[in-house]
Amino acid sequence: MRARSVPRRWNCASGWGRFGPTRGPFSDLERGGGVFRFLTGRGRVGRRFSPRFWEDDTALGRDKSLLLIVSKKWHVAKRLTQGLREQTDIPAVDYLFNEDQAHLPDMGGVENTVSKRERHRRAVIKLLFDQFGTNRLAFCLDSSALPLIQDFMAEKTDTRILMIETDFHQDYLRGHIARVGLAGASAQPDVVERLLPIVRRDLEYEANRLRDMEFPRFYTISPTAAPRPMPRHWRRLSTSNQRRRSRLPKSTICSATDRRQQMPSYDDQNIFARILRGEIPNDTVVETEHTLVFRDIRPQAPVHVLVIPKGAYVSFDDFAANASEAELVDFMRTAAKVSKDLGVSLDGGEGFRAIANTGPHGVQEVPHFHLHILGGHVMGPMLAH
Ligand code: DGP
Repeated sequence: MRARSVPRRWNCASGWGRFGPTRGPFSDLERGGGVFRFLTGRGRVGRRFSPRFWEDDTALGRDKSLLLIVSKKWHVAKRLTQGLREQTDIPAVDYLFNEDQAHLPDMGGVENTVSKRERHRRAVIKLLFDQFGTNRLAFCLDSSALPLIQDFMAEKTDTRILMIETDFHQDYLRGHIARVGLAGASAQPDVVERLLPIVRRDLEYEANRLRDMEFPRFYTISPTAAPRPMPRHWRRLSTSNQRRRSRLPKSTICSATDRRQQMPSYDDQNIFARILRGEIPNDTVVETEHTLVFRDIRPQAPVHVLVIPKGAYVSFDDFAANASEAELVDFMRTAAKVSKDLGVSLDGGEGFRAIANTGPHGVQEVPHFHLHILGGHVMGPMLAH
């Protein structure tokens, strides 16, 4: 009768030794430790035998601070990271889990593709901390990236979320539908129109889902919410803004008066302040001593211009309360003259609509007082229903 075979322990030394010489490239194989190192010492999972150094899944560390900027509108969040890069010492990268180009430094290969970055997210973030030589890092995430956000929030790191809420105008939704490939260029317009409410609901659902997670350090910037105290990090940013404001050229932005204290503070990085400083081009229609008129970048009517004071006024009521008489008169006269010159005043034209969106309920997008002048066709009901 044959004896039952009992598995024997593999003896590397004697085992490999039997197959090969003790010299040459495989001489190491005769010792167990060498074999183990050879098999596991290098390589990519799947193709090689062991993880690369960045594939070790280790925690980020309690001494680190992560600022997650979550926004569906990438250009909006990227404006914030650009501001952080320019005005603070907090390193800020863009949508590193969505876009190839995200202002990442050279990190030796792990940053090459978006999927690699997502797979090795901790290692990427750790490398970024190392590369920037900092304990703080800001980066952008799309609001659909809930699993990623949850993952980062589960870290022992000091992680905060800043969610930038945005309105989803129809034009944005149409662009989104095209960008994500829901409807191609050849799609019938009525197909796109039918998709609009569905996509809007999806995007709103995404944002609500994130809000409902009730993360501990969750902050929002919203076009409609009343102002709330800012987290420390962002407050520091606005302090540096105030410092910069004091260096603004007097000829373009006037200094604030004492009464201004009752008004929300003026953000000198708003788009119209930058237009006034000549940092951003504009299609100027008229310029006077105190007033600038230029065409709106997103015209809503055949004639659509914006009349703005050159002084630093946040809103209609700020301007009314704090502007000098010269500024007030110049503003009104310039607005009237421009409407005549553009052929929409009652003196030669068919009339126009003047709108000054003010504050959250007025859905004011740019916090520098401006008057929209719209005309060239019948403007329809005063408010969209
Ligand atoms: P409101 O929602 O009232 O704050 O309107 C802001 C308007 O400003 C909006 O119609 C678009 C316009 N706008 C925003 N950015 C720019 C820009 O860079 N250039 C010009 N010309 N207009 C802009």
